[in-house]
Amino acid sequence: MKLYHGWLSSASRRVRLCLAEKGLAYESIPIDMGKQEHHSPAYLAMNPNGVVPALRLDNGASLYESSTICEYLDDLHPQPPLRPADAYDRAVMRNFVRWTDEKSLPHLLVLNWSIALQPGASQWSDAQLKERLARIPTPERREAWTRIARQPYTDEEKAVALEKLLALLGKMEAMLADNGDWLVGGAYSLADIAAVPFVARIAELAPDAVSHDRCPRTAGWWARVQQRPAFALARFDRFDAALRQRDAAAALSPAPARAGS
Ligand SMILES: N[C@@H](CCC(=O)N[C@@H](CS)C(=O)NCC(=O)O)C(=O)O
Repeated sequence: MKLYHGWLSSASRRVRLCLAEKGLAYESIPIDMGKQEHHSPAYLAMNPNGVVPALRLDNGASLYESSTICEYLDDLHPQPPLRPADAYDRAVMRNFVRWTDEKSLPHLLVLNWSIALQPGASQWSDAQLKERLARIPTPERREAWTRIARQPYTDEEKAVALEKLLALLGKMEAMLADNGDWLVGGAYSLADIAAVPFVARIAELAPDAVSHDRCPRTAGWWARVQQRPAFALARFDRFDAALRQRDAAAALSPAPARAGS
């Protein structure tokens, strides 16, 4: 299998975690979003939404949507199981994953893109912007790129995005109160995997928010997650350190500065 992904992308991190929990080998193909590698015709043939990740299977078929990819991997390699056996718990798991997709990811993108992609995109000429927008398949993503290229998110918008991102912690506290160590059905599942990338980023952006004082159950959950061998294997590099490394590499390279993935 080949995983086309971004090291800092939450949806990609989710799939890397799932692959690591399953102990599955795969070829890692990092996508440079600043260079719009995810908008090339070859990539769009794998993921028509023009976002990462995408999984290319050994038979040449491909899959997109991180939650779908994770369920596919769990179907294909059932051990260790990452979905509850109980049908109701499974449905609750899916609703939680969907909740993070709809209510967490859009807000995290505002915060991440402002530091990772805006510096590069704001340098594009009007002609470059037009040409780049033309390659983006969906109106929402065209809007997001237009914002960072020409109308950067304001501090107020970023504060609102962080506040909305933090709503995840309240939801998790309530679920952990009902279920114990893990979010759904008493065992580690794709629900936990869906939350990890967001909590990891919250722990960098607002460490107090995930402290034992503020949300004891989620803080305990976060400590347990980080002890799992798969967490290290999935490489959750700190955002700020990864960007510094990227920028240092770009400064040494004669090529134009790269906006990261
Ligand atoms: N629902 C999708 C979301 C994928 C997504 O939005 N990926 C972001 C990074 S986390 C991306 O590729 N953004 C690039 C762009 O919008 O151009 C999934 O779970 O796979």
